[in-house]
Amino acid sequence: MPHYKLSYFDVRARGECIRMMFAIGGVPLEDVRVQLQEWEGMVKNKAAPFNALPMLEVDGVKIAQTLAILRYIARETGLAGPDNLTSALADSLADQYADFVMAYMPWHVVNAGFIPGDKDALYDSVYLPARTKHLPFFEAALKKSTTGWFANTPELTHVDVFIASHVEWLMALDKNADTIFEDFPLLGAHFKKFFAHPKLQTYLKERPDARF
Ligand SMILES: N[C@@H](CCC(=O)N[C@@H](CS)C(=O)NCC(=O)O)C(=O)O
Repeated sequence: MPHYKLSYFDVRARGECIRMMFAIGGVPLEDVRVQLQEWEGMVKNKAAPFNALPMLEVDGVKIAQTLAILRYIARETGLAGPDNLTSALADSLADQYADFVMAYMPWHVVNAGFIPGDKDALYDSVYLPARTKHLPFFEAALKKSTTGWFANTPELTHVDVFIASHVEWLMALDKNADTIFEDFPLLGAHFKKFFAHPKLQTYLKERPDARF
């Protein structure tokens, strides 16, 4: 088995889906938490392919982009769906959720204190419209599923890991997090099902606390 090393910041955010995918797949991972000072040095040295994290090193080969990493590990562990069409369906939902993240990012960076700005104004003008546009897509996908997993598979696939971990991130950011599942109950049921997955329980007990 190759040596897998993940570099990401000391938060859950984008990196958590990768950590969870490894845990569910039962594959050992070196989980490196990069501090901001170290990151400055890594940027100077062009240590990450696109000067961004997460980055997975597979026996020293560097892979960037969260979803590329996630799909790779899903394929390696047999959790990318039973056939190419199902994988494509899973991919399309995960990519759509990534579009949602990009849509609300101008609010997130202010809300998290990374840059100055009026977080409440951005909550109303950026985040809520993005949520109203995007979350119904995922609720509709779950309505079509007979298994409770996004790609209607008997076992979860990478899209379930991606969306549930990102919803957890969102719950940590949204000042009205409790209203999310009121409006999107199937997303709430999916979240509960995912976090109850037997292969995730040891990881959840042992993972470090994080602001988001
Ligand atoms: N689409 C990329 C986005 C990567 C990204 O924006 N990473 C952020 C952290 S979540 C980053 O590295 N920021 C540091 C910087 O830009 O200096 C992915 O999903 O991997």
